[in-house]
Amino acid sequence: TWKTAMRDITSETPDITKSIVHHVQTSLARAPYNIDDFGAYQAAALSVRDNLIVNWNTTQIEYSRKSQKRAYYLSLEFLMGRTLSNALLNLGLLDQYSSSLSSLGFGIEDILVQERDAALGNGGLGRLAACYLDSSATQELPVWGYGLRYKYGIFQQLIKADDGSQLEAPDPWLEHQNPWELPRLDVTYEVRFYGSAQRWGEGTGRATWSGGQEVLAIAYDVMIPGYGTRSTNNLRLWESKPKRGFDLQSFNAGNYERAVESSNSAAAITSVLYPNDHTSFGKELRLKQQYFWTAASLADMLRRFKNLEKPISEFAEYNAIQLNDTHPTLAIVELMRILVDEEELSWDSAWTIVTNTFFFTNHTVLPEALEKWSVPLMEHLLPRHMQIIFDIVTVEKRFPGDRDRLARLSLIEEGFPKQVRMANLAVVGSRKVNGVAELHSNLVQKNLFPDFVEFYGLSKFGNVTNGITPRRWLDQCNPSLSALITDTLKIDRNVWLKDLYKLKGLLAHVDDPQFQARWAAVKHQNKERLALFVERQLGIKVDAHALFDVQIKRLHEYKRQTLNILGVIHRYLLIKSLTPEERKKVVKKVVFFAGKAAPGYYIAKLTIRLIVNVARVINADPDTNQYLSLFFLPDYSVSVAEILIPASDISQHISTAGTEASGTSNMKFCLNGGLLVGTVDGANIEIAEEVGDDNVFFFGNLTPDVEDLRYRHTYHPIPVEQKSPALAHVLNTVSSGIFGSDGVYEPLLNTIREGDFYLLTDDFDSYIRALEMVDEAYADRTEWVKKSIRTTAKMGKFSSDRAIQDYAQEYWNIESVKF
Ligand code: 26V
Repeated sequence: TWKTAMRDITSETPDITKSIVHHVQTSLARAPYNIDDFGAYQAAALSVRDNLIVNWNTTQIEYSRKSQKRAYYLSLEFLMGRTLSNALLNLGLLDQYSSSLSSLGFGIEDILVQERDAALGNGGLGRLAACYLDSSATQELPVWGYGLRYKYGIFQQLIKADDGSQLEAPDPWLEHQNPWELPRLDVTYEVRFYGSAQRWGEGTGRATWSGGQEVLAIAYDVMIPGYGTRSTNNLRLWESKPKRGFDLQSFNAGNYERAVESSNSAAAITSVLYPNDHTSFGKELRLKQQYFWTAASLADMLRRFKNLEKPISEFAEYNAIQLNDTHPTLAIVELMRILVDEEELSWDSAWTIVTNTFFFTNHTVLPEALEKWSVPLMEHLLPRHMQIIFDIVTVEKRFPGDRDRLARLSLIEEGFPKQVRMANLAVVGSRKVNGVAELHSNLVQKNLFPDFVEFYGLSKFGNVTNGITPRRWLDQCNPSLSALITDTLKIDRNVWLKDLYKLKGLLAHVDDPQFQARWAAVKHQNKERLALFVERQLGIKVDAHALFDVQIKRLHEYKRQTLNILGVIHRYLLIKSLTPEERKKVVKKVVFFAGKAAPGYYIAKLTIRLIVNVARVINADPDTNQYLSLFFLPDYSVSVAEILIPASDISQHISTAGTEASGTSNMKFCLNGGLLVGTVDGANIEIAEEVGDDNVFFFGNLTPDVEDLRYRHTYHPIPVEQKSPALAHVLNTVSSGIFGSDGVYEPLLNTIREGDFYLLTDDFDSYIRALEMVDEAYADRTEWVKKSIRTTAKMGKFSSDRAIQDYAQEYWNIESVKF
């Protein structure tokens, strides 16, 4: 078809077709007759990119011309997923590219899946950053993202065929050229490490930092188109490179290894994304990443600010910087260094600017995730920054309060070695601190930073409940539902996709049997799509008429995938104990899991192994497998989520109360008409407030009771047999070896039998009851469909457009730039 199409190009050929063909012949330098789907993807992407570049340029020129205040989102993670379909949607060109590609003999669906995910993130925190970029551009807000251009994104997950355990493989996502980035080889900064700091200017706090190693930061710009606007923002990612190619002296002396050593160490900085979330390791390379990125980003902002020709004292009037967790906290210290040492401002004026510029979002209250850096490491790598931190501590010592309180407020934790508490530094250096859902923000104030609340007052602390972009998480991943919504609301798609509260118009149709039938048909179609995906991946047929139950997220003890799998075993044993006649009354169910475990997280990896091996037994059991089946989908990603989420009847968000800061997939499932099974935690609470308690299946102990329950586990332990006979039976069944002998799972089971920090023994029975309620509700299919419609209809609050408006108005004080 290509051959003919190419020969047939005339003045009548649509411009888009011409542009695709042009890129095949020029950018790809390929002959049309051997172009495959991947080549067609590349050519289409390059052609779409031409449009983005024009809009991007216009937008950036407008930003400079208007000289308004800008905001910067500093995040070590941006979990972007695929770009082509999103760019086509946002540019309003999907139909045109579909038909051009089809005239060239390609199906758009086949082309879109050629793209590799950009997976520069671990989970919720990184995906949130991606949603926020989409919403900022859509609302024409002058917001840039700053991050790192990792050569390798989050690892690829493989499941070992013999024992079902997780294996990690690298993710060389840049192997083929990436059409979505513009290398800016002219935008570079030098970033220093090590060396020494000499104070000068008695009493001014100034110093000179010199020597050490200098590394080059090179900018790569990723264009972020807004939906239904020409506004196209920028995500600037830094790559590290040696300042000089290699050490010529060693090279000439014949020591080639030595000659490239330092250049290798420079390139190593942006080589790989750290794959562990929620556990801080204190590794030097990670600290290097953090400084490299914050230093390059601040230098870039300062250069842009200087073009405005405003006095430096007005920096905070033109720039707001959002810190995505504590990872970029060094930016606070780096800005102090620049203002005091280079701009020669007084310490106090510098501090005023800094504390008006930065805003800090906390994303977890788990103590193991709170970053601390050893003082000796900091002194070695960043001697000047360590001095500045000690100077901030000196000022802090003037705070009122007793010694204990001052110790709790301190940026330095005593011990061997001493450690810098990055969260405390982020709080004192920021204008406002926020959590990511109501409950979480309260815990941030009451449990994490109570002394700071007392010192600064409540006004420094706030909440911005997370949100998700309805463009990717409804329109793109669920086009049938989007079409049905547009048809039902009788308003333009681009209206409700930009004002998600409009979805409540669906409520007027809840009782319309025809609408209910169409709604149910869309869900079924999405379940068939998932079934096909699973069959291709795992070679097992899936019954799309069964209830689809999904839990997809990073593997972590606090998220309690273990509770879910033990619940599945409970259900299996129950069905197995029924007579064939009794079994016919059972609600048919398919359970899906997906998610990665940090490579060094032993218990999380053991949980995956248990799930995979339970699946092998259950799916092979002819007594039960028409009533219950189980799948662990390997290599979870944004793109896999886009298939799973629209297909769920229920999804599980079952963290121990008070541990999941917000959760964002809960919002995605509900937006797609899936119902929640969950604990009273994170954003589940606000979702229930919106959709109504009767549309959510809540269970489990509440946050205020967790502390006391844990205390009792330690000092007054009760055997599992007494607390939950049902759970004890399940644990014993696993121990008995039917899912693998040799006691492989004992360490996992023992986390529950002993200590049970995440309260599985306390919540198991009420969890099982919640799942029984799901079965009962699902049996009345009309009522179920109504619940599903009502849920989607009430999701307006959870658009990331609303969340970004909160940040823009309450925190950054920025306005949109229209042109
Ligand atoms: C922490 C660390 C600690 C040091 C090692 C590397 C690393 C990488 C990431 C993190 C971030 C952990 C915090 C986090 O991801 N929180 C999640 O944020 C989501 C967005 O706000 C929220 O929905 C989830 O509930 C929360 O767990």
